[in-house]
Amino acid sequence: MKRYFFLKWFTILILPLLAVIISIAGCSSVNRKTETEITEDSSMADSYITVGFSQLGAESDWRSANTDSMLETFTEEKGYNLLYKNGQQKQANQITAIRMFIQQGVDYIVLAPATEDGWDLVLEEAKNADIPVILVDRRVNTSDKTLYSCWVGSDFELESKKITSWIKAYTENQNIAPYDLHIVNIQGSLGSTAQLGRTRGLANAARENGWDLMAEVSGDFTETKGQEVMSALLKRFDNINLVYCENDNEAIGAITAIENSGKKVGSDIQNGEIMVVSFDGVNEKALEYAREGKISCIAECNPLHGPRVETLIKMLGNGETPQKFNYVDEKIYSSLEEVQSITVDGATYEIEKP
Ligand code: GYE
Repeated sequence: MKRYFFLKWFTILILPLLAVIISIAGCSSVNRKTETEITEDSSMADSYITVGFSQLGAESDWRSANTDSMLETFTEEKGYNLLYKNGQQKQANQITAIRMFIQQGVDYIVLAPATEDGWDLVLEEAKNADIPVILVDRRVNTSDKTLYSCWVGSDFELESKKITSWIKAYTENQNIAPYDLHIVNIQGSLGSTAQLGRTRGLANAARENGWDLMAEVSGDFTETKGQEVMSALLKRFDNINLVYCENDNEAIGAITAIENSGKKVGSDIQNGEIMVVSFDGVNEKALEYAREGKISCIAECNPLHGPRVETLIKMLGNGETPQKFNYVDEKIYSSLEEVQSITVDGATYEIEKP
């Protein structure tokens, strides 16, 4: 009877009580786990490095590859919080983006500027907010160089010197007199570092070698504009035998215009072909054109700056001072056999197959 009494109370009172105790214990252990996860997450959020990246636009394959390189580098998995803004080719949009980054208190600002001029004011604002600015690809023209920490990109004039040295070597090999070289330059976006360096390089080479540089017109680094500008140039001049395109997208457009006009592109200038040379070596179609000989020579411009910018950010984060100007090594491509190498400013470059 006594045993029965105990069992009865055990089932009625103790068992449910035990169940409640166990479930409370269980709950609290779940709660604790959630708390730990939340704490871990928020401490991670604190350790994220926030990078505001103002890209100038999406005008070319080079630009897309450059943007991808940044997006692939500054990932959450690697501890970054990347704020990416496309400036749609407008400096005003880029300035707005930088002001937004400052307001949000980012750790670093990375700027790929559309043009060189007009950045002083907004860069001063970043400096006053103590946010380091890293320039990528093109440069800015400021009165005060302390307004940005450092820059990484290409030597655009050197790229141009490589192409013009190749043209000189090739035309000499073919016994083409310098004054018989009738050139048009389809320039990049006016006022950008890439345009300024590549235009200067050609103008200097034309002057030094006695080439006939007939016109310089901007094709804005796009295929559409390249085609449009080339069609107009073909109507204006009937003796063009060399088209210097300041990027591959323009070259593709120019080739369409030349072929639509019934002329042939290629390196056989003496037999009426129009030679096309260009810059980048990123666009697959352009590389294919270079293999087929429709583009005679391409000076490489390397867009994979993401990891390079990351190195600079790490250095700044460690309190180090990186070099102010960081240049990238680049190649030169041609499928023609006549020129094997060129020497520019004392350095020799083998001509590589595209
Ligand atoms: O060559 C062109 C792009 O600034 C290096 O801009 C860059 C240039 C590149 O649109 O394709």
